[in-house]
Amino acid sequence: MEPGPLTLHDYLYESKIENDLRYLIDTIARIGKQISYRIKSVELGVTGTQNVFGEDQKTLDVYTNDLVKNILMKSGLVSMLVSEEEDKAIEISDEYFGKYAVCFDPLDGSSLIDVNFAIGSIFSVYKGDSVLGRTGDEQVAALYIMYGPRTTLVLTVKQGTHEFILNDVGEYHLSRRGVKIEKEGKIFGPGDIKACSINKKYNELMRYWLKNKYKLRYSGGMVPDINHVLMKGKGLFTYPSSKDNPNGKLRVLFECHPMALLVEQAGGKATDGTGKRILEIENKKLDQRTPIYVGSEKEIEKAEEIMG
Ligand code: P6P
Repeated sequence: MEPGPLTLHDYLYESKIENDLRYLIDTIARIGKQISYRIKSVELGVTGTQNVFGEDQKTLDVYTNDLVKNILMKSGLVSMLVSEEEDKAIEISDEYFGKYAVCFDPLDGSSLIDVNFAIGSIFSVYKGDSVLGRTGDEQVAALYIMYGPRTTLVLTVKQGTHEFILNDVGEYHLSRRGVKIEKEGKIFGPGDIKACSINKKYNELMRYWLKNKYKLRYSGGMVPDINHVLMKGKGLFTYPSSKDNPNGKLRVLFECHPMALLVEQAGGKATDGTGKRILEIENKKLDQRTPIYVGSEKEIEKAEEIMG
């Protein structure tokens, strides 16, 4: 009798990571199932509130943030939670105090919900009870759950990057073991194109891509846009600094560090556009931002040459 495909549960066991980290990832995966169901089954709306970045909070933003907090706070697995939707860290009571600090963006790209584009939840995991003063290299795990035509979970526990697909009976089955990003690939996902009008070097980089007939793949959602680079195994995603976002738009703790770990574990490169690895950036404050260039090594090097 042929055994069924490897499940996420089996993979975590096979990876021989600590039990509490295994349980934590399993718990996050379960939360992803609930969010996936909710997205497909609720009317949309804006709560009339704003997050710390002054962005409108949609009904689902608040729901997903509360869901992640309420489950992880009482899991007995986390020491602290840092949410993209909140302006300070969420403390965990002694009764439930656990081993891992988790930074998360509960629903990245939520502005795309009303046009039915793919969006995702992003998680970054550190061992211990702090995140400030640490670099992205100290993460012990990074994962995202992407809510598209299919719900997929892409994970690294620093043993490569792997994709799991959620099936009809609620199991995550391994769909791609050892995702690999090739050294080059003519696909580009250029965030903040309006930066071209004032950032001459970004303008030059854009012209390079167009002149060399690169294929454009950009949705406005970091999760699907980087998922495209990972699953096609080539190309690059960029979000530069600009006058509006002098340090870039994307957040280090909740978006750039976890995505950089997933990309590097797949053999790709992740820098700030000046040669500095994203994973070497130290977490100095919760809402820290950075320009980000991720994908095929040679494409990042070419982008840095032009942006340099
Ligand atoms: P823009 C979504 O709001 C997000 O934080 C990322 O998911 C995405 O990469 C970026 O912003 C898109 O920004 O300027 O294209 O809307």
